[in-house]
Amino acid sequence: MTSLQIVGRRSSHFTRIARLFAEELGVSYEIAPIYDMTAQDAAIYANNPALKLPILRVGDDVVFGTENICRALADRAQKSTAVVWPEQLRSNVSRNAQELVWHCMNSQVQIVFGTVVCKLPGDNLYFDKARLGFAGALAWLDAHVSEALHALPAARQLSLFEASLFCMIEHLHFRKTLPVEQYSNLEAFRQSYATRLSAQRTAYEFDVPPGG
Ligand SMILES: N[C@@H](CCC(=O)N[C@@H](CS)C(=O)NCC(=O)O)C(=O)O
Repeated sequence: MTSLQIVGRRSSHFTRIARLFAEELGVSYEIAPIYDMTAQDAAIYANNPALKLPILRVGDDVVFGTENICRALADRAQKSTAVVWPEQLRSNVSRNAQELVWHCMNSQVQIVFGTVVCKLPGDNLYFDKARLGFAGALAWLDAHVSEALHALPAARQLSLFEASLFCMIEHLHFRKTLPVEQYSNLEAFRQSYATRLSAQRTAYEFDVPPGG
């Protein structure tokens, strides 16, 4: 069988969703770390022209985007797992919740890449507005997480919503851009999801380059 590579970073929340799916689905993979997110050569990003990570490499084939990668992993899984995908979310609250999780993840990238990696001034309106929208989305998720979880099919083993929510909240503990402790419902969800083996096997860490 062709080996699978997740090209990404162990410190990245998008990469962690893909890793978590691979673990849950029992799909073997290896991580090919991208050490430098400032690299501007698409070859570093497994030829993703958007210069974004993660990318799934399967032989000569590549898959761009976390959700696509999760679907490709599910296609290759040997065992059957009941997965809930975003198009199966039926209520507005579940759909809004998924949208806001993606929003939070993108805001985190914007703030970390802008202020930490590129050292841009964090007090610029560009980041002020990002933090405000991020905090607003977190407060909304905290108020609606219980309803959104109850709206998921009870027989599921895995859902992109829960995996992305978990990776997003945990990343706020790892890369502290905004306070997260006050969102008690999100914290309770995080603690419960953290008991999964897949969560424990994919803990955030910084990849260290060979000899680095
Ligand atoms: N839509 C992409 C977003 C991925 C993304 O934003 N990844 C971050 C790392 S967590 C990244 O590539 N950051 C580098 C940059 O924004 O230049 C996906 O679903 O995979």
